[in-house]
Amino acid sequence: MKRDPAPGRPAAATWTVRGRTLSLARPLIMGVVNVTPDSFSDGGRHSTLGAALAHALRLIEEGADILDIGGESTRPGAAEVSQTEEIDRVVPVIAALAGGGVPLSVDTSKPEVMRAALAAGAAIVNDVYALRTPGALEAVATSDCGVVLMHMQGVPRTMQVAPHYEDVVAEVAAFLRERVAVLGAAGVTPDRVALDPGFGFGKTVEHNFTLLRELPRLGALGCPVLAGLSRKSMLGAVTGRAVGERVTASVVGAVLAVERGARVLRVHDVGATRDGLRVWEAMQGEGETK
Ligand code: 9MG
Repeated sequence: MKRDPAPGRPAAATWTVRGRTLSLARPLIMGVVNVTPDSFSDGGRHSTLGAALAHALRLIEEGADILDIGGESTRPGAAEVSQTEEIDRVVPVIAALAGGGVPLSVDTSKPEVMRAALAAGAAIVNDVYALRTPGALEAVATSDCGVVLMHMQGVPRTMQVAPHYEDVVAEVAAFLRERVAVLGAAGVTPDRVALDPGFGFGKTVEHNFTLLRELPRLGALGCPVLAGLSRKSMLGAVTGRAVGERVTASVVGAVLAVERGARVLRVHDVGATRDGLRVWEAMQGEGETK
């Protein structure tokens, strides 16, 4: 018999993106495609269109259910990118991959990039600012795209200087609940929304692990939970490993997140994550279907 990953919690079973209902009966893997020369994970190797497309196709082959395409790094200290430059980076990749069957997400906080990406065929907007940039909410509300609302304390440049919370889980949950209400008032219904605690975004290692431990409390908000732990410094802090050596820790983190109710995993290492999920799924009493 299949067990509820978070007993007693109302885990959202679907996510509606551009009129398409994504089943979350098994956790989905969102593969990261960075089209940025300063990307913290690929050192710029995928900064050209050809390389980004080759990388995207490899992630699909390895089992990605969604691709998250970004043209500006959110790493602390990363160079800011103009709207035009960001569009020039992500839109050709989205246009080339659109219609291929894998839903495409655009990782951006800029309303004009959102609009251009949606026009090119993106199905999801993944915004680390949770649509707080003026114009972002409107850009999404005039589409039927899915949305990822992420929590962040501060801004990327300084967010890791001195993160502080009285109760990190309660504060993150309150922020996300409030954003779901704001989106609802603008006509973006909760079935289109996934919620993300924002691991590493204005949080200490302890804050991050508290959020991971208490993830079911975010699932209780009624939207699917997306977890992005892949290669993050919280994993480096406990393993002592450099960013390129965190695959095992990332897969363990992903499985722990799924065990606590996460239904979408934003990852760099798709094949390894797929293997980890196969083991988790076997434990639920049903083999994987894909
Ligand atoms: C863009 N980006 C980097 N890390 C992320 C995370 O953890 N979640 C989401 N939604 N986006 C992220």
